Amino acid sequence: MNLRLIFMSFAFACLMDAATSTQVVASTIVFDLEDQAQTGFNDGALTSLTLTRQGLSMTITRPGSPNQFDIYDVTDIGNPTFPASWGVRSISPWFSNDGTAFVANFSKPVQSVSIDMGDFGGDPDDLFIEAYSELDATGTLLDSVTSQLQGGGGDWTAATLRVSVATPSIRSIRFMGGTERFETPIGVFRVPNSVYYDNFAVVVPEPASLSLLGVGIASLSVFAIRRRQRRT
Ligand SMILES: [Ca+2]
Ligand SMILES: [Ca+2]
Ligand SMILES: [Ca+2]
Repeated sequence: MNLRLIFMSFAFACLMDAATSTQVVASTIVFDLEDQAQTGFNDGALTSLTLTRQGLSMTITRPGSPNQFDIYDVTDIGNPTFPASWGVRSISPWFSNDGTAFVANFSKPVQSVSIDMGDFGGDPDDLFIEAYSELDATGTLLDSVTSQLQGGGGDWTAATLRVSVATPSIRSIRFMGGTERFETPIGVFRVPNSVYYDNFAVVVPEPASLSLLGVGIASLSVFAIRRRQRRT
């Protein structure tokens, strides 16, 4: 096969690949918090946390009052049912269990977000994530999901919640897990923000197919120029 044929085949393959695949491919960025310093179980050391990975920044806050939270090693509690996938760093809301939800802003529109939410037994926990079109949990509510963790035991319970949209347009999420009313023999507790949060998995678009299309067009252009040069 001569060089021209190889060249044409390459350009054609790139163009066909671009034409037959979707316009974008998705890439999943996971913030597992393992690179963060531990602050404590309920020190209230943080009011804002910005995590950056693969060109995406996620800033977590807890708007309202109280607005503090921590990075904690949940294995310190020493419960053997704690899963390895959580590592040794998670977000702890335990500075205050009041109902100030977390908000996470993204530096660019994303397609989906999932969060692992977990807690030891005892109280049941109602979990939710809401996805919004603008920063700070404003704009249009694009998607929302709820789940629940069973109460009544000492073992670790956890769920992965995911919000997603067809085209990448999520700029922020709001999330929380806990219970408004938890009765025990020693009294009634209100702990609406009382789970740990970890493994934030964010799906972002990557213009891979568009770049393939570009390579295909560029290859054909070079081929056309060379042919023109040969004629003159
Ligand atoms: Ca972790
Ligand atoms: Ca619980
Ligand atoms: Ca709880």
